[in-house]
Amino acid sequence: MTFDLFDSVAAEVRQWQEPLAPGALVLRGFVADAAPILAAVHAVVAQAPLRHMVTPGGHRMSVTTTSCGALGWVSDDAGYRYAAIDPATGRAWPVMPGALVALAADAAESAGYSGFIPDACLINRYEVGARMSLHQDRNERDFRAPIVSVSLGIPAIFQIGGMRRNERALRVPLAHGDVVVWGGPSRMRFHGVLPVKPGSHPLSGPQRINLTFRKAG
Ligand code: MD3
Ligand code: FE
Repeated sequence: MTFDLFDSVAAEVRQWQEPLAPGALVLRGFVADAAPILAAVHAVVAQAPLRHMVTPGGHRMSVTTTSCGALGWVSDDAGYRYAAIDPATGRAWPVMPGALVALAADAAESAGYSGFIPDACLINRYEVGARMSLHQDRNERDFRAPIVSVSLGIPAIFQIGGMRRNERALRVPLAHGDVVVWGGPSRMRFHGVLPVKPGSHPLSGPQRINLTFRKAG
């Protein structure tokens, strides 16, 4: 047996693909080195603080959120939308760090979407017990572009439903380093996250960090 074969087997154990639904692919263990990704996240958070969004129905979300890139996600009395200015600071959102742009583009490419250039990266932080109820992502301008989601830190169970809220949802565990690419017919599926169970990860502590990269504008 050659060492090349050994290396390729080692790579397959570390990283593999699981089809989820038409157009949706899980890239298990895709983030080979999470430390620089988390460092980039911390740099963004230092400039644009994590905050609890309020839903159009007036509920405070359990997750805290911030953004980087040309556009970020904001909520107010008028509802949800993308905006170029962070209402918490009155400034433009932080520039999307190169390491994050490259990760999103590499993941999209691996899933068959070449040329994906995100203009928005939402950063969601889940402390133990935080959750996200079933919803669709429909505020982006062009639904032909995929959404790339990166899970870091403690694991969570992700729910993926159909095109209507009442369709039965599938449960998929997502662990540190997993990336999901949602495109094609899966782009408009309902999705959510079950309450995060207690745990700790050596790089993040008792938190789950999710990054979602979008072409919003
Ligand atoms: C399926 N975030 O920020 S990422 C969100 O884990 C959001 O923080 C969740 O849903 C989280 O909007 C889930 C996975 C995801 C993102 C977008 C999708 C799944 C999707 C768009 C269409 C279908
Ligand atoms: Fe979503």
